[in-house]
Amino acid sequence: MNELVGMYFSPWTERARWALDYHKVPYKYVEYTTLLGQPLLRLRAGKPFGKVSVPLLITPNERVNDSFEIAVYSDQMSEQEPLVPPAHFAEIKNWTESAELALYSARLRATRRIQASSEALADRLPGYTPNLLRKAFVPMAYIATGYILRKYQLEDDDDEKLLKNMDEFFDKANNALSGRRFVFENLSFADIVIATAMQAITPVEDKYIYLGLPSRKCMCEPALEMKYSSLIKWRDSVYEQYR
Ligand SMILES: N[C@@H](CCC(=O)N[C@@H](CS)C(=O)NCC(=O)O)C(=O)O
Repeated sequence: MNELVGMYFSPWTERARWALDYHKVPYKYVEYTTLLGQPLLRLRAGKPFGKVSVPLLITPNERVNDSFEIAVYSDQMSEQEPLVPPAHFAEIKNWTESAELALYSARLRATRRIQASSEALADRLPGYTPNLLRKAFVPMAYIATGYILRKYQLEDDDDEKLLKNMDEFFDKANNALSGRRFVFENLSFADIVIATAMQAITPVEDKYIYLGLPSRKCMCEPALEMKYSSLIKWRDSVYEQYR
C-alpha cells in the first residue's frame, strides 16, 4: 500500500492529497511531526543529509518527495483527465513555483504568530499529546516553530515585505481567474495550487482541514481577506465541488 507522509495543515500536503484523492489513488496517510519525526522521515526518504520535507509519497517502486511530482504521479496512475495536462505542463509548474514565495512568506508570518501564542503552540502539538500535558509541552512546540523559522527563512523577511510577496501571488491568481471557473479549460493542478494557497489568507472549512481555533486565528490575513474575497468564494466553491 502507498503511504503519504504529510502535515495535515500544510498547503503542500493538501495539494498532494487532493491530487491522489481526485484520481482515487489509494494510500495510507501518516502524520509527520517536525523535528521529532525527522530521523524516520530521512530514513523513509532515503536522504540521510540535506533538507527533507513533506509531502513524501512512498510507493512500492519509488519515493516521490514533492507535491507537483506527486500530482504528475497521480495522473499516471489514472485514466481520468489529468491534473497536469501535457499542453499546460510548463505553465502549471510555473504556478507551483510562483506560489512558493507566497507560501514561504505566509509560513513565516503565521509561524511567528503561533510562536507568540501559547494557546496556538499547544494546539500545534501532535494529536496524540494528552490534553493534560499540552500546557507542559508548549516549550517543545516553541522549539519546533523556532526550527521552522530558521529552516525556511528568507533573505528579506520584514513582515510587510512578506505580506507584499503574498499579495503579488494572489493578485496574479485573481487576474488569471477573473470571470473564469478555472485557470485553464478544466480543473487542473494550477487551480489546486491556488485553492490550497488560500489557506494562508483564511483557512478552508474545518470539514476539509480541521484546525483548532488558536491555529486558525494565526493563519488569517485580514488585509488580504478583504481584498481577495471573491477568490475566497471561488476557493470555497472549488472545494465544495471537487474536494
Ligand atoms: N516543494 C515542496 C515543499 C514542501 C514543504 O515546504 N514542506 C514543509 C511544509 S510546512 C515541511 O515539510 N515542513 C516541515 C519540516 O520541514 O520539518 C513540495 O512542493 O512538496
